[in-house]
Amino acid sequence: MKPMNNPLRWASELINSLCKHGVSHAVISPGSRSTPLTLAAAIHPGIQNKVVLDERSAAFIALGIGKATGRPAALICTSGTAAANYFPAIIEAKASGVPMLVLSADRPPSLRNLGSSQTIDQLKLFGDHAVFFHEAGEPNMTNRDIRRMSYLGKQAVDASIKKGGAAHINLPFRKPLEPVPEQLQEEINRLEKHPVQVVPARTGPVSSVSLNDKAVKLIASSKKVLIIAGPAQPHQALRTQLETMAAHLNAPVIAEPGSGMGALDHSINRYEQFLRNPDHLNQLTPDLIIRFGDQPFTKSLLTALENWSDIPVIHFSGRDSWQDHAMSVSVEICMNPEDKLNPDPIYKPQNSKWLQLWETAEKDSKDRLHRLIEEDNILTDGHVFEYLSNHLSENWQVMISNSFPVRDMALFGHSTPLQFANRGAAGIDGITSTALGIHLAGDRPTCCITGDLAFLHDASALYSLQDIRHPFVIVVINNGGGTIFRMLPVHRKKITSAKLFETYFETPQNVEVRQLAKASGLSYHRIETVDELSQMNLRSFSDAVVVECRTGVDASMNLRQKLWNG
Ligand SMILES: Cc1ncc(C[n+]2csc(CCOP(=O)(O)OP(=O)(O)O)c2C)c(N)n1
Ligand SMILES: [Mg+2]
Repeated sequence: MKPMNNPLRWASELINSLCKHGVSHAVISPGSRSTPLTLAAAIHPGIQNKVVLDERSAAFIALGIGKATGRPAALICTSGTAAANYFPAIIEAKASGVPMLVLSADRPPSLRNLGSSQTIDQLKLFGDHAVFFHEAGEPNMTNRDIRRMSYLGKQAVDASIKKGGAAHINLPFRKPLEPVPEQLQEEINRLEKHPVQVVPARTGPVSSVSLNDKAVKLIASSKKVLIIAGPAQPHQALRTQLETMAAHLNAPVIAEPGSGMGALDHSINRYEQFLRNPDHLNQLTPDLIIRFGDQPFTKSLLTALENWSDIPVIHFSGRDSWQDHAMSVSVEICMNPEDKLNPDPIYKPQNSKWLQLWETAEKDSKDRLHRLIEEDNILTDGHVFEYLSNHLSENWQVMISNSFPVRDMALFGHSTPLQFANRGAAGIDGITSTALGIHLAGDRPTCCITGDLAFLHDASALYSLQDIRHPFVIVVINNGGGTIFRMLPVHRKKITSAKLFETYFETPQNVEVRQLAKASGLSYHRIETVDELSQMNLRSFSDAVVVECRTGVDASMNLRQKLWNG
């Protein structure tokens, strides 16, 4: 007798396997074709579900979960355009090496290419931006087919982690999509009877990594080593490796926001101020650069690495991806998160003069920053960043938007271990949603620092902020549009008129942030002065809140200019 069709059993086998291999979150968007997948996730005791209407926001929430945990969250959606809304987050996932799973429900082949409703070609929908694709086929209840579903869960989790990006599984279902009541109960019983033993995909013995001969020789012949950390995901675990190296070499360390690095003995935080100065750049030329993580993005480091492109670079990377804008990497060392760097064979350079040069530049710039911040009585973007970086203690997770925010964190603040940014494709989309994903997975207070345009771009995230545990503070830097465009030649009056620039580039918006927050049931605070900022008590927030900081755009630009030219 032919086994009875049971799409729930089919979907549940997959979800159970995902859970077994370390998936603990699903982000589900409502739809009909995805019924078996949705129910399978809903009844699974090991999966925490978040229901999100807008698939674009859902995918960025999954991105945030992947960033915070190093394990993929499963996205579940219906057929048609739903999955296409995942695209921006899928691009970011691959570009920054974050695991993610996409389970798109589909019509069966017999309904495709006939003009049937909500039916599009979903095969390899994301092209090379997904790191794995599998067409699961229609449910089939033979033992071998069921085992294949289980194996598929392992494959997808493994690929998303090892290759760093979204694994896409397309799952066609034919009607009836719902289980009969006995099938639902049977599945619930089965899950209860066989609780999942989680076997995280990445396991293995901790290996001790020694540097290769070329790297050891380079270090042995260097007296002026500089360590630079670009963006990285926490699960890439480069932090311990950098700390080992920094302690051993006694070298200055520059860590960008989002690198995951905390304060170290020789941390240099004010590089955006003094490294733009050609005299400093010259005086502080290293004879070896040791880089960790992805391509740095701050202007000072981009310029420095270009200028120093004939100086050898050893690059420790947490993933297999070219991250070398200056094309200057001489030795590439790709490390697994479990690897421990063995510094024993490394010669320890002794050059306190080198360190002093950096520490003097750091101190002078720090004093100058404090002086300029104190002098200014108009609230600037800089005041907000200086305040937040001094008041967000290290147990806060901090998501920082692209455009000026991530650069301002470098200019006015510093790197902390739980800072995140979407630096892969550097979009201003999905910022609040990414922060929400980080919040859901990290289970601790979270602050999302975002620009006014980035905030509006992801406004649909706001209605997913109900029932939040721990404070979730969205700080909106409302400086009247995309002020980073003021850095472009197009801002110069000789090229465009002020009107053209404002209408087509800066695009200030008239949306009332307060009303937007209120419409989603969120608390709202407005900060307009330096005094109001200094009175803000982050500890007083207990759930989701929007803090709008109305800053002076001209004063903010002036302050930046003074610091860059200092
Ligand atoms: C998805 C996406 N669309 C457009 C851009 C181009 N872009 C870069 S910065 C920016 C303006 C951002 O404005 P805001 O968030 O207010 O930050 P500010 O420039 O004021 O710091 C835009 C539109 C982008 N990076 N990503
Ligand atoms: Mg802005």
